[in-house]
Amino acid sequence: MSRKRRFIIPGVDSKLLVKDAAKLLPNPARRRFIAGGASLGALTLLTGCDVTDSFSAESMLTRISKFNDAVQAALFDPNKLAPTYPESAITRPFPFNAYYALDDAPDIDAADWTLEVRGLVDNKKPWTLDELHRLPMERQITRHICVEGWSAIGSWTGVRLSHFLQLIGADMRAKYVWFNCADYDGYNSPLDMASALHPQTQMTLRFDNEILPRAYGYPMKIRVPTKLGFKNPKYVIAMEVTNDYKGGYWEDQGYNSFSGS
Ligand SMILES: Nc1nc2c(c(=O)[nH]1)N[C@H]1C(S)=C(S)[C@@H](COP(=O)(O)O)O[C@H]1N2
Ligand SMILES: [Mo]
Repeated sequence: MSRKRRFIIPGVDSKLLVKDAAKLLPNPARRRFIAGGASLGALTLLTGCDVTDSFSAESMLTRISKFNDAVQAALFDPNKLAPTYPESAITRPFPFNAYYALDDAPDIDAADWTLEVRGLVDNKKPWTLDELHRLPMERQITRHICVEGWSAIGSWTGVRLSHFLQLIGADMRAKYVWFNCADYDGYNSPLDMASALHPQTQMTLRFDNEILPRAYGYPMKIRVPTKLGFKNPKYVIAMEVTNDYKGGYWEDQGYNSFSGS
């Protein structure tokens, strides 16, 4: 597909890097890495290294070779919280990323926007932005990791998704919460229920203590710090609680739907 982005890092063959890293990883981390799709993003997640050139690729491999199993088991544990960071660690400016330029990002007028709620929920009433802003909010400073080989630390404030799912009477035994976005070409992302209920998974309304800017998904995005960047849908217009796997923008192009811890 022409829209599929490639991992282009000067002086680095990403495929080879992933292969080399897999060789260095001790089991059971290697098995998990391969089962999880053996991506550059997973490597970034493991090491905390941004691969931007051959030098950083080299230091990533060095770091992996020093890992012990205990460290890796901790990093891949789905029941663990994602690491949080101090204010001083926030990346400024925070990168914008989508499959188009910022000028083409959805420009949503709050007055016209509602969040549609569908599927296995008791109350399908759509939510206005004001209503969402009146719900209890929490702030997190966590790392966002993109499969394209970069990562950045940001500050996100919003409503726990698990709280919202409770409010709407969602069937928590369902397999997925599926998100639809306002992008001109469409953007969808399925989230497994365990991750939807994770305490750090958030309906984000603010970024860096300001109203969520257009670049980062105004008026609402889903922040999942235990997952890779593409599992964090921006410009969300609908959520559906469902047992059916409905696919997603990147998932349909071969990225592992689990893509996280
Ligand atoms: N609606 C929508 N959400 C999206 C994307 C997108 O193109 N459209 N890109 C994803 C990817 S791949 C990344 S890395 C992050 C980027 O978020 P940021 O612009 O806040 O850095 O958004 C994710 N969510
Ligand atoms: Mo990404």
